[in-house]
Amino acid sequence: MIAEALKSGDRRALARAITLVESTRAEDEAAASRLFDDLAHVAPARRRIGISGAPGVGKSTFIEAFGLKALDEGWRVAVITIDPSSMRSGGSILGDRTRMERLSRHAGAFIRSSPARGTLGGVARRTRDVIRLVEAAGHDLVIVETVGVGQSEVAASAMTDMFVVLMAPGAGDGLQGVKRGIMELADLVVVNKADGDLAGLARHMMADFRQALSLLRPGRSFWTTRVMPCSALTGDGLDDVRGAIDEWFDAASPHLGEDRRAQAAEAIRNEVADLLLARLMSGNSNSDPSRALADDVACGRLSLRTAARKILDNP
Ligand SMILES: Nc1nc2c(ncn2[C@@H]2O[C@H](COP(=O)(O)OP(=O)(O)O)[C@@H](O)[C@H]2O)c(=O)[nH]1
Ligand SMILES: [Mg+2]
Repeated sequence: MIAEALKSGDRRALARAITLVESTRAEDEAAASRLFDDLAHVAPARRRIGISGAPGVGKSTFIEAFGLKALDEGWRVAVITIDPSSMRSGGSILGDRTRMERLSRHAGAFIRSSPARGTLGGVARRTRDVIRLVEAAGHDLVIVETVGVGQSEVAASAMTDMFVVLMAPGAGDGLQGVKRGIMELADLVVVNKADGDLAGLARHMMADFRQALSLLRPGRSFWTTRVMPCSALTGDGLDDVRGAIDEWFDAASPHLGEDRRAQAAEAIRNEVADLLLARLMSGNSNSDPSRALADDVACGRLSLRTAARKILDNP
């Protein structure tokens, strides 16, 4: 029933479905599983884009401007935010909703913050589920926004097609603060706030990034990472960024199916590992088999690998 309402684009049904998949109650988990079975033949989104950047670089401003243009072109846009700081503090940043106000009011757009609690693995799994739900509701452009600190951008890039990194002069800590890992994930580096007094600084920043990128091995056979300026505030450069994103998807189209299969395989492996661990550790803490072997491993009588094998072979 909820699946039909969801597929018809009913926003309340979408919100209800998301609440269901985020619930940890056993009966909700069973209902969520049935729901995903009912959604088995829903086509995935045409585009999934990960957008990452340090707090204050202008992600929300950029996503609103970009999202509104995409809506004009007929896309149905969903924005899902993963915020590691809200995972720790147990609350999401309300400011984002108000900053993406025009987008959130638009009938063709849907904005959702990631569940506030849980491990990164758990949040990543539920974010995947939420992506599936927004796709079922007809959103064909899915943006996964993540704050460029910690591991969440790796998780975001594992569930999106294209990965965009936002930088800005005066926000974050410039090239020094950018982890090599993030640069390696980037298909596109957008230097935002390339306006007014900051324009000169933005040009320097772009030269620095191009230099840094030239030292990295290209991550894709079909694409070389680009560095582009833009002002999410004035809209300058936004059309060029959209053009580059279109070009990326054109170039990627023969590879997209295989990339998504590889991502799915990785997600299945993670899910199996989680389920296996949960099964081994289920019951009371006395039944946790790692407890029984911990002493031997701590004292060096048993190797870690042998202990793990013992448990797997004889759970
Ligand atoms: N000058 C300038 N300011 C911007 C631009 N984009 C965002 N800002 C400002 O930067 C601040 C942080 O923007 P926000 O979108 O909330 O950043 P987020 O934390 O990455 O989501 C806000 O005060 C914005 O108005 C831009 O292109 N140029
Ligand atoms: Mg924001």
